[in-house]
Amino acid sequence: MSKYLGLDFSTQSASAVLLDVEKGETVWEKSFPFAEYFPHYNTENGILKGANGEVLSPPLMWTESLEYIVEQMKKDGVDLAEIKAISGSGQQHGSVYLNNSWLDTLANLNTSEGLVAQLKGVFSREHSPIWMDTSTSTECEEIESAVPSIAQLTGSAATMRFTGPQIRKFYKTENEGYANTETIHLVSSFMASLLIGKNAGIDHADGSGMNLMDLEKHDWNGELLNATAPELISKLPKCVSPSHVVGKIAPYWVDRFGFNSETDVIAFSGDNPCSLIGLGLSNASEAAISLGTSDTYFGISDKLIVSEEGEGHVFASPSTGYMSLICFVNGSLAREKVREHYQLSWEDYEKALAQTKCGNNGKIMLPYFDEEITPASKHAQVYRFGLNESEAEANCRAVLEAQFLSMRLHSSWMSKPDSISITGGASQNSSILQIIANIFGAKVKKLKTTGGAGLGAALRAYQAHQGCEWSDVFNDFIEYDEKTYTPDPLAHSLYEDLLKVYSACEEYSIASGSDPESERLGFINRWK
Ligand code: XUL
Repeated sequence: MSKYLGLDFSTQSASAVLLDVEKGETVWEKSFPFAEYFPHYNTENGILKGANGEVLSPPLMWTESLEYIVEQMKKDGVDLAEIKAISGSGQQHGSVYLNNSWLDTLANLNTSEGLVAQLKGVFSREHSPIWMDTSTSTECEEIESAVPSIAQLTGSAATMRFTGPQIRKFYKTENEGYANTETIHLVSSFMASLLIGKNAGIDHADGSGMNLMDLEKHDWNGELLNATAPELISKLPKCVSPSHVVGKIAPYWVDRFGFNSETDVIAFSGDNPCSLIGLGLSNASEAAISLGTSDTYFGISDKLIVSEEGEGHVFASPSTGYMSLICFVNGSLAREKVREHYQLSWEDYEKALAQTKCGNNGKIMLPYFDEEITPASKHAQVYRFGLNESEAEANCRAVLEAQFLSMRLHSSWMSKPDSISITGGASQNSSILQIIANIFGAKVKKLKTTGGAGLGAALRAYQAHQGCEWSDVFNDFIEYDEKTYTPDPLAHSLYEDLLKVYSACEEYSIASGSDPESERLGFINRWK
């Protein structure tokens, strides 16, 4: 029996996916929201809000959730001895601070007592800053001015939620706490350490979200470490490949729960790198789009290419080369706002789209219903060009064309994909899929499986343990709808033309570019 376990410690819940690769099936899958299952940590959906933009989570809660998952699997009759390898996913950027009792305690866990009771004294910082934290703008400026090439070096400009600026703030504001810290882990490497009973390395993919790693060399960068906090190198685990076996499962888990002592633990990684795998991406000609509250564009590239505008983030990819991640805040949020405004069902929305044509006769919307990060727009404001708010059908088309023209525009520093996989709620809507195919000039496939970081982690364990091709791994566990959407060549050329007008509208609205009206009228004339 070959079973592989993927664990996922996300912001709101802990979950697990167990795969039986002989059967090609998921045999156990459960999710445990932190607020519901671990209410004694008093979090609001897994988080604690501090002052001045601080957002934190208790690492002891994550610890407890790991043991709880294992107990539930056992209770449900899962034979844990059949698990060949385990990997995991953690929300990115969050950091865990451990004192000088950590390694000893971890190496000598007593099987007759639970993890929480034994580990509650090992933290040098009770709460971990997480990715939602926006309290480090000063530290970002300090690091960026010490190392101006940070974006080219690490794949991201100094970013408030990234680990380096968070560590710097801890060092500056809680000097003693920093001095008492012997080890700093990411959420991912911390959880893996709990399983192996010693420090697990930080994998290159999650390590890329720290503003500390040289992305090309896949190792800590001395200049950035110095600009962040003193003696940081001695506190960080080493960087390891995402497929690295960080260790065998520790005796605590074997004796207490019946795991096999030969079970390999593969480096844990960040949730986005794991999702990339859960979306079936391993090839530079492919991309994926997740249509959620926010929309996310995932790309792969063989070469290290970083956006000159500082857009999106580049991480080492857990499959091949590098991955890009670009987040658009106004995803379903904007689509739903338009649908609700005109009081339409999704069926009516499709009918409205059918009454309009590709390019919307040059009627353009910039749909920043909420503050946008790509492109950076600090004000929640909807801009309309040649488009009146009273035109229901044209507004329905305008919001969708805007979203995917924007995605095409702001991902153009990446290689252009031949094929795009789509997941998330709005992928049910076939008109949206056709618009994406026409705008990108790429074949669009809809994922049947919901993907997810937990599945990605389990697939990473499978691939690393068996050393097989990613395509073999994906064949068994990633399914697509039979229907695919191919671009219409004429519609694609129209959108290539509209892209320039769209870009001019953006420049005009948020970057004081010149009035795009004559370009817009030119487009209308060309495509009458
Ligand atoms: C990515 C990011 C979030 C977290 C939590 O940069 O901050 O996606 O990984 O999901």
